[in-house]
Parts: sequence; C-alpha cells; structure tokens
Amino acid sequence: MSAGMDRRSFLKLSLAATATVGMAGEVFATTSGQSYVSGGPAPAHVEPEQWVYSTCGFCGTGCGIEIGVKEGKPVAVRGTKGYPVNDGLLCAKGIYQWQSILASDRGRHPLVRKDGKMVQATWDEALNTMTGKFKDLIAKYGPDSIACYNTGQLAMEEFYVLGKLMRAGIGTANLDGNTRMCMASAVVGHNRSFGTDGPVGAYADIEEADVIMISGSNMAECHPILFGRVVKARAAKGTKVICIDPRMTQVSRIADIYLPIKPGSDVVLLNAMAHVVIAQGLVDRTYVDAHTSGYDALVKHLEKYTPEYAADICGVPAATIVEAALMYAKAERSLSMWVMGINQSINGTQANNAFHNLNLLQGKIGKPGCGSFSITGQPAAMAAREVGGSSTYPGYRAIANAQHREQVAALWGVDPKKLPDKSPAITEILDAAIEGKIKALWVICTNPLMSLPDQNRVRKALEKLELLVVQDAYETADTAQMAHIYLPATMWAEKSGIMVNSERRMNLLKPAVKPPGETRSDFDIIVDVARRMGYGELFPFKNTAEAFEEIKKMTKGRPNDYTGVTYERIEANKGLQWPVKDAASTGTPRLYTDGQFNTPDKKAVLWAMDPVPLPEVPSEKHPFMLNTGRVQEHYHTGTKTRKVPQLNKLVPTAYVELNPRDAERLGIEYGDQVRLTNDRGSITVKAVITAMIAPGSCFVPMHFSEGPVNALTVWAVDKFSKEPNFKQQAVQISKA
Ligand SMILES: Nc1nc2c(c(=O)[nH]1)N[C@H]1C(S)=C(S)[C@@H](COP(=O)(O)OP(=O)(O)OC[C@H]3O[C@@H](n4cnc5c(=O)[nH]c(N)nc54)[C@H](O)[C@@H]3O)O[C@H]1N2
Ligand SMILES: Nc1nc2c(c(=O)[nH]1)N[C@H]1C(S)=C(S)[C@@H](COP(=O)(O)OP(=O)(O)OC[C@H]3O[C@@H](n4cnc5c(=O)[nH]c(N)nc54)[C@H](O)[C@@H]3O)O[C@H]1N2
Ligand code: SF4
Ligand SMILES: [Mo]
Repeated sequence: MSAGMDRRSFLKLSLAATATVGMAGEVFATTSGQSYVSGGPAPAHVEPEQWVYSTCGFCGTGCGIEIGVKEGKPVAVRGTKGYPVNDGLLCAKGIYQWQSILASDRGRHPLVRKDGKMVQATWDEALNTMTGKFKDLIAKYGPDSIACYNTGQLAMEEFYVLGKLMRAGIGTANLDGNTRMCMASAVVGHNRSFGTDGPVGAYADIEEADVIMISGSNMAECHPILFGRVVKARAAKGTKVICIDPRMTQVSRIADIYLPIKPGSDVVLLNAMAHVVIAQGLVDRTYVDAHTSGYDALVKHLEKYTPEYAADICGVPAATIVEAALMYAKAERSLSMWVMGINQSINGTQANNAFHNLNLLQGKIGKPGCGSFSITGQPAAMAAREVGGSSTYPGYRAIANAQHREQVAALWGVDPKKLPDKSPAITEILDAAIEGKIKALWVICTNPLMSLPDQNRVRKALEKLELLVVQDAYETADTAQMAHIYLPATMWAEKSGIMVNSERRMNLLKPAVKPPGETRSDFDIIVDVARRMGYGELFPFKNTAEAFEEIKKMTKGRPNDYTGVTYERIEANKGLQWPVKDAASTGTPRLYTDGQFNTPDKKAVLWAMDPVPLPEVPSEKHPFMLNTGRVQEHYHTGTKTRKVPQLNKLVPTAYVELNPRDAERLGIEYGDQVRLTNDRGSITVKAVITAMIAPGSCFVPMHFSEGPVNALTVWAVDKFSKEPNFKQQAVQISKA
C-alpha cells in the first residue's frame, strides 16, 4: 500500500487496470466507490477449453461461478449468468480465486514428523500412523481423548461423514468447527427465538425492502455482491439504509442514518428501538398474540430502555435512536441484516434475539422484504450446521436432545448410548488439551493458530498434544507447520459436493480441474480414516452422491428437508433453497410464512434481556479499544488470497487503522511501524491513519501472519453460544 493513497482509490484503480489488461470483464463503480467485477474471458491470455459449473469457494454469499479450464488446469473464473445470487457478477476475490489452486505451496504428499522434521510419507504410512495412535489413545484414555476441529468450508457430504465418524464411530464429544468463531451466536439465537436454526429470508428481500438495517457488517468488503444489490435497490427505488457500526465503512457512507455506537452496546440499542416501537403503538398485536410468547414480560422489561437511557450507553443521541426506530418500524417492509459485529460478542446470542424481537413485534418475519437476516460467513457453514458437522446432529437435531439422538441412532443403526450428548466448544477443547485431558487433535480446513483468540494460549495447547494432524490444502499453513502428520487435501474446484449459502440455497461443486500430486479430497480422507479405524460398515459410500442419498434420509420431515434435491436438480434450477420436500418443489424462499415456528407451542419466543459487561475495556495501561475483522482483498488467515498477486498487491501487509488525532498525539505518521501490546501479546504493524476509525479505537485485519492480531484478542466467550468476543479488547499503542 503506498503511503498517502487511500486503499479504496488504489483498489478501484488497480481493478480497472487489471480489467483492461487482463480480461474483458466490465468494472462497475457503485455510488459508494465500491468496485466489483463481472465475469469475463480468462486473464493470463489463456482461453479456456471449457467452463465448468461451480460455486465460489470464499464467502457465504454463495455466488454461482464457472471455472475456465484448459488442459486440466484452472485458467479463469467467471460469474454464472442468470444465477439468482449474483447474475454473472463476482467480487475481486471471486474473480481471481483460480490462482490459489495453482500456488506452489500446495501440499502434494502426506508428511510425517520424524526427529523433529516433516518428511514425505505414503498415504498408508500417514493414515496408519494416525489411526494407530487414535486406537491406542482410545484404549488407554477413552474416546474423549480424541478431538476434531473443522470448518465451514467443506462440502456438505464431507461434514456429514466427519460427524458420523467422530460421533457414531469414535464416539467422542469433542467435535467442533470454526463456525464457533462465526455463526454460533446466530445458531443459538435462531434456536432460542424460533425453535430451530436456519436463516429466515432470501436475498430477494433486499430488492423488496423499503428499509434495510445493516449492523456489525462490513458488507461492502465482506459480502460485496450483496452490497451491490443494496446499492442498486437504493438507486432504483430509494430504499433507506440504516447502519450500526462503531467504525465507518462503505456501508455507513451510503446510510441514511448511521449509528456509530460504542463497541458492544448493540443489545441496549436494539432494546431501546423495541421500546420505541412499543411506546409509539407500532406493535402488530394480532401477530404478536397469535404467533409469539413472552410479550407482556418483554414490555415490562423494556420500560427502562428509554432512548435517553440507551443514548448514554451507546454514545449516540436519543433523537437519532428514535429516528432510526421510527424509520424502521413505520416502513411497511423492513429488513435487518447482520454479521460478525453482532455475533462475535459476549452478548452475541442476545443481540441476535434482540433483532428477532424487533421483527416479531411487528410481524415482520416470513414476509417479502421483511425480517431477520443473519448473513453467514463461509461458503458451506450452513451445510455444517444442517448435517451435523460440529455442534448438531444431522437434520438440525440437537446434541442435548435424547429423542433426537435416538432418531439419529436408529437411522444410523447404532446404539443411542454411543452418541455423545455434549458438544464442547473449541476453547474448552483446547483448555482440556492444556490440562492433558485431550491427547490428539485432528484439524481439518481451518488454521486455528491464526484464527482463534489468544494465539499464545492456542500454541501452548497445540504443543501439549501427543498427536496433531492437520489436513490442509497448503503444507505451509501456520497450523500445518506445527503438525505431527500433515494430510494434503484437494480444494473446492477439484472435488464434488454441495455448499449452502446464507439464504439456504444449496449449490454444487464439480471436479473441474486435476488435483496436484497425491492430494485427496477431504471426503476420501475422512472415509479412509473411518475404514482404517474399523467403522467401514457405517460408510458404504463410493462417492459424495451416495453419501448425499443417506443425508436426504436424515433430513426427511426435518426443517431442512432435502428429499427433493439431486445434484442434477440443483444445477438445472441454479441452486435450490431448502426445504425442498419433493421432486416437484423448486425450493422455499422464506421460512415461517404461516407464523408457525418450530417451538413446542409453535410460537416464536420474545426474550427479555440485559447485556453483560464487556470482558475488557480500555484502561490507563491499555488505552485503545481494538476492533478486528476483514478487508475485501483477503480471506481469513490469508492462505489463499495472499497467493493471488492481484489481491496481495492491493493490501500487501498487516496494518492498524488509527484516528488522525490519536496518531498525532502519539507522533505516528502514515506508514510508520507501530507496536500494539497487551498482557497476552504484542504485534508490530504499519500505521494507516484514517478518520474512518473513532478516536480511542483501532482496527487490525485478521489476515496477516506477520502481524497476527489474535496474539492480542481476549479468551472470553458468549455464555450461550461460546462464540469468542473478537471485536473488543484493550491495547496499548506506541511507535515501534
Ligand atoms: N473479503 C472477505 N470477505 C469475507 C471474509 C473474509 O475473510 N474476507 N470472511 C467471510 C466470513 S467467514 C465472515 S464471518 C464474514 C464477516 O463479515 P463481517 O462481519 O461483515 O466482517 P468483519 O470485518 O469481521 O466485521 C464486521 C463489522 O463489525 C463491526 N463491529 C465491530 N464491533 C462492533 C460492535 O460492537 N457493534 C456493531 N454493530 N458492529 C461492530 C466492525 O467495525 C466491522 O465493520 O465475511 C465473509 N466474507
Ligand atoms: N481476530 C479475529 N479472529 C477471527 C475472526 C475475526 O473477525 N477477528 N473471525 C473468525 C471467523 S468468523 C472465522 S470463519 C475464522 C476463520 O478462520 P480459519 O478457518 O482458520 O481461516 P481460513 O484461513 O479460512 O482457514 C482455512 C484453512 O483451510 C485450508 N483449506 C482451504 N481449502 C481447503 C480444503 O478444501 N480442504 C482442506 N482440508 N483445507 C483447505 C486453508 O489453506 C486454510 O489453512 O476466523 C475467526 N477468527
Ligand atoms: S461475494 Fe463472496 S461468493 Fe461472491 S464472488 Fe465474492 S467472495 Fe465469492
Ligand atoms: Mo466466519
């Protein structure tokens, strides 16, 4: 990043330049200055021999893509024309993603640590070493000595076989996913308000809404195609936008009302908005009486949440809170959308419930242009939730529900007593590893050394393990470098399976290109491990399509019923939104359209809630509030996007955003190296000075191992969802 140049102007220029040099795709600049690129012929002067139908491997938007292939290699990606999510458009990450497949550090062979060094091994040697150790540990310490930590980026069928292996095979409770870092608060929020998990609405609600309230979501950078739809709706029909975020973003720039609230004060703000709705007589009593429970208690509880009371806590004027509440409530169709600024909080679950409260009070659930829309992060995080990839059993069955476990055991043909009734979070799993209770950890498609809070604590836990197996696409991934056994996995364009996006749309992955070396798909590796462990009879599948047939049986009659889904029907319909109850169904855009929820009395629950205090606030010693998150050009721990030259050139290294006032006071100039410190760790990164961040706050993206922000983040979780509080911690800042 060149000093003095705004990254966004730089991004715009560079994308335009790349587009004219590299591809014939159009570049659109939206009113916000946000750029995104349409699909076009291949860059790199190579014409593909064919285009293969697929799904973007990055974010929960779930864009339809086509992979351009020549001689078995990817040479381009373009957006699928007519695909309901993105209609041919892609963001910068999407368009360049084929290059991450070709990176030179793709693992090609299994590696096993010998005398401290990783050496090439055969699959037999690597998997026999792994399963031999698993069997020894089970014999000595029981199945709970084995843990697995996975992801939201596998295919549905892979999550399914993994869950079945860990629970019905090995019988360990210790299975969790990085979805705990991400969607756990949304999942528990859905469960508490509606009875089961599952986002309610459809992206088409963006075009249908009169008002869209975007909270704790940097949609312009993290779900750019959805943001493009918001921007277009706004231009076409004057859709109003409310933005709730302590940090200015491209979303706040287009907002009609921007609420730069104090970090972590969302529950108070949303309670106050609900207070206004009640006080101004904007409640839909007919809907509330027929379809919800808890109304009287909520009304009483919200008495104290006046706009004036909230103004003090949230740091925004009472009049602005009233204005936002009325804009939202007086509109016929209003939609709430949110992501990690809400979920990754010690109050994350309650904040989710507060959105549901607000919408339920007005009967704005299951109607076009209305409702609660929790946007997902990863391309298949939904699939993990739906088929038992981590903290559920397949078909949205609950781990703690004995009846559900019996149903699953019957379908699998195993003893229900074998199925664990607990599902510890990864933070609990790692603390148990530090205590020596967990001896082996199998990490699949996630990079916890970089992405979990408190990196030093995580490193300590990983070092304590007798066996760390890392199954990753790249052998250089941070966590892979600590492994005893490394298993090379194929990537999304090299395998088949189903992904599910934020609007419950199931879409297909097809093996478009040849995987490198001896890599194997996660599906094949997991099933092979299962067979070597002696659970082969539970895994009679030759391929993912056969596993999907079993998954369908697990979901029949459940909220996420896939009975009418086949790979062919998914492609023919350009995705299918579950439930798809029979072969005639073309999917279900919205849930709860009849006001019947999945609770025992069929009513949604209104929750009366008070937030708990933040785990950490700035002090004299650590005077800055540290916020963490993402930039458009990079993905998570950077293992994929930092290998794409066009993206890495735009944002090449770790940085911290500082307000000009703070920078001046500390004698820091744009581009200086600065040190961020607290009691957990310290990082040195470049200073980017921008008024987008409030005085007293700072923001560091999570993508850079040379400035790993999780060295500083706090080990504190929401008590309902166990999701970490990634967005607020205290640090000291000085010139390095
Ligand atoms: N480019 C890119 N896109 C991605 C990803 C990526 O890594 N890179 N990852 C994908 C994944 S897995 C996810 S989960 C999503 C994440 O998507 P987002 O959640 O949109 O992204 P973040 O940058 O984590 O944080 C969102 C916003 O929350 C705000 N925030 C911080 N604290 C608070 C608070 O107390 N209250 C409120 N209301 N807001 C707050 C931050 O200032 C930030 O603007 O993105 C997905 N898309
Ligand atoms: N401070 C802070 N920390 C955060 C967040 C934050 O906002 N702030 N956000 C959290 C959130 S929402 C998320 S989702 C997590 C994400 O955190 P991670 O899951 O750790 O991030 P990724 O970089 O996506 O890790 C995926 C790994 O899988 C590998 N991989 C890619 N494709 C495949 C494949 O097909 N198979 C296999 N086996 N491996 C593959 C990649 O090389 C990479 O090493 O980070 C969390 N951590
Ligand atoms: S918005 Fe998300 S799904 Fe769409 S192209 Fe970009 S990264 Fe891929
Ligand atoms: Mo995420």
